[in-house]
Amino acid sequence: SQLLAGKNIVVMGVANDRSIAWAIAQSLAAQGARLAFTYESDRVEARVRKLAETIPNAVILPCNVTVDEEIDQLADKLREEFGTLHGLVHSIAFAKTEELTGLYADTSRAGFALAQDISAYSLVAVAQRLHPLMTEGGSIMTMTYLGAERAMKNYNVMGVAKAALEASVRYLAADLGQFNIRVNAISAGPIRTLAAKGISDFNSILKQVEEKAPLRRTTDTAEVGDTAMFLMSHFSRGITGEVIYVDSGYHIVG
Ligand code: 0WD
Repeated sequence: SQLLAGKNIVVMGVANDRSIAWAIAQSLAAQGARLAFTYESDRVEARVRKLAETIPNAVILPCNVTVDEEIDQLADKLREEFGTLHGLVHSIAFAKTEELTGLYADTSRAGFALAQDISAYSLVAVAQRLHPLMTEGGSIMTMTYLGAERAMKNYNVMGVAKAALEASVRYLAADLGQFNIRVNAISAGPIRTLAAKGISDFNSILKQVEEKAPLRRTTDTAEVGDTAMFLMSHFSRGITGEVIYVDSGYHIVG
């Protein structure tokens, strides 16, 4: 039987077929979830549409998370389409390329604010408007990285945004637990995606993982997808406010 039959889940952050959000969507669809996909702008709409249309019954909606009105409209549309929402997958982050190299000490005020807005505050903005649709309880998850806890070369302003995101997961979990809504994060090992293109020297990061991680290999998006599926399912019902590592065990040794 399918673990997510009858569950309505919105997936935010598909940019292309390498996106972590896309692998998550595959794992959720394989277990019978009904999915809604959001796309940031016209720039990515066609690409997201082409992918999403391969999944039966998928709903495709615009939502730039920096615009409150677009999140309000998303909530309205999801209410129309689904009635009840059971899951929210947040797989969104952004920082200016120039802030992802050199010294963290050189971070600009505007660059700091933008990274925080898109990569951390957006989870709050979306959870705030979508949790009222989770009338049967729910599961909210986001994507984070080890750079939240450690000063990692070049990750810089994004590391600080991920630290805020992880703290936000704990505060949201504390708030929403009373509604039987769980909030968690997956901390993934480095994966070559569009977002990873912005990180300088990504190859040497991957090589380090292959050499040092207990499993001696890098992380596959499908591994993240299956953990996300677990977090969306009844099987994870006792887990909230948590960061789960899907990183070949790198964080215990690296
Ligand atoms: O190694 C990696 N790739 C890791 C990624 C390791 C650990 C965590 N992560 C995180 C990222 O920080 C992010 O939170 O996983 C999440 C997904 O990232 P991804 O799958 O690696 O990257 P990508 O395919 O680029 O998806 C991120 C997407 C954006 O893509 P682009 O590249 O077009 O910026 O986030 C979306 C957009 O689709 N996004 C937005 N969506 C709505 N409104 C916005 C926005 N304003 N800005 C970016």
